[in-house]
Amino acid sequence: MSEHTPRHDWTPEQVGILFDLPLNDLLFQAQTAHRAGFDPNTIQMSSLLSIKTGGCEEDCNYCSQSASNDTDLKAEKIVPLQDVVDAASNAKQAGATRFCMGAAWRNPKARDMPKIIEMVKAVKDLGLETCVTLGFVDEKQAEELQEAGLDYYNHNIDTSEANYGNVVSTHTFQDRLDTLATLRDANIKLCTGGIIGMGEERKDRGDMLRTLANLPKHPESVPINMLVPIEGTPFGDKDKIDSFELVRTIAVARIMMPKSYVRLSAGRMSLDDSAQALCFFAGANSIFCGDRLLTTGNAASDADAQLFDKLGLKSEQHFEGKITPEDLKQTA
Ligand code: SAM
Ligand code: DTB
Ligand code: SF4
Repeated sequence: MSEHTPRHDWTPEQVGILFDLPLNDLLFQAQTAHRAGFDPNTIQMSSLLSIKTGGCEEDCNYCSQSASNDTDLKAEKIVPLQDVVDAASNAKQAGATRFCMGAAWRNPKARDMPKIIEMVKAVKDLGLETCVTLGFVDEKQAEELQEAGLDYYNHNIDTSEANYGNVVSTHTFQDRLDTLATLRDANIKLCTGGIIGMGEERKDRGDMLRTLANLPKHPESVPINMLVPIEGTPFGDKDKIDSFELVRTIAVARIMMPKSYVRLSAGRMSLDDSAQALCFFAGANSIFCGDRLLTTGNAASDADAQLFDKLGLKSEQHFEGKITPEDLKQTA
C-alpha cells in the first residue's frame, strides 16, 4: 500500500497529531499528498445558484434560510427553468465546470421532482457537471436524479457528531449519514463537508473529517466552508476563525482524503490573497466561482482571475484546453 492510498481507518489520535503538527511540516505532507494525486496548479471551479430561497423548516443555527431565524431574507418560490439555464451558461463562460443548484428544503416534495429533473437535464445538456443540494432524499428520488444525469449531490455533515446538537435540532447527524448512504447506493457522487468557525473545538473539526474519511468510499468532493456570520441567526455574532486553522483543516482533509477534491468554499471574501494561496498550497483544488454563493456574496471573478494569474493557477476547464486565462479576464 503506497503512502497515499486512501485509508478508512483513521483514529482520533492520528488526526489530532496531524492537526497539531508544526505548520510547515503539515503543509509539506499535504502538498506531497496533493502532488501524488493531482496537478498542483489546476483548480476546479463550481458555480452555485439558489433555486428555492428561504422559508426552510429546519433550524440550522448558521443559516440565513431557516424560517426559525429572524433574518432579512425573503422566502421565494422555485425559480423558472430559464433562470437556471441562463445562470449555468454564464457560469460555463466564466470557467465553471460544475453547476450546483441549492434549495432551502428539509427534503424535496413529490411535486418538486419533475422541475428539478428538468433543471438537471438542461444543465447537463450545456456540458456542465451537475450538482444539487436539496436536503434529505429517499431511494426513489435518488434513483430519479441519477437517471436524469445528476453527477454530484451536496449534503454536508457540517460538524462532528458530538457538536451536531449545538448546530441544529430538527434532524440528527445520523439522518445526514443515512442520506449519504442512499445517494451512494444510487451511484451519485458525494459532495460532503462542513463549516468551521461555529464555536467548535479543533477536535470537532478532526472528528468531522474522520467521519468523512472513514466512510466506505471517500466523498469525491469535500467542501470546507468558513462560517459566513449572518445577522439574525444564532451564530450571527461569531468571531471569524483564524485563517491558519482553515489552512490546517484543508491540509488535514487533503492528507486524509488524497484523491478527493477539497473545496475552499464559503468565506473566501474574508480571506486575503496570501491566506487563499496557503489554502491552495495545503491542497485545496476547488472553489466556488461567481459573485454569489446561495444568499451571500462571493469573491468577484476579476479578483479570482488576478489571483490565479499571480499564483500561476489555471482552471480545470482551461487545463482541458477549453478556456484561456484571457477568456477568464474578459468574463470577469
Ligand atoms: N437545505 C439543504 C441542506 O441543508 O443540505 C441545502 C442547502 S444548505 C444552505 C447547504 C450547505 O451550505 C449547508 O449544509 C452548510 O454547510 C452551508 N452553509 C449554509 N449557510 C452557511 C453559512 N452561513 N456559512 C457557511 N456555510 C453555510
Ligand atoms: C457548500 O458546502 N457550501 C455552499 C454549497 N455547499 C451549497 C453553500 C454556502 C452557503 C453560504 C451562505 C449563503 O450564501 O447563504
Ligand atoms: Fe434549511 Fe439547509 Fe439552511 Fe438547514 S442549511 S436551514 S436545511 S437550507
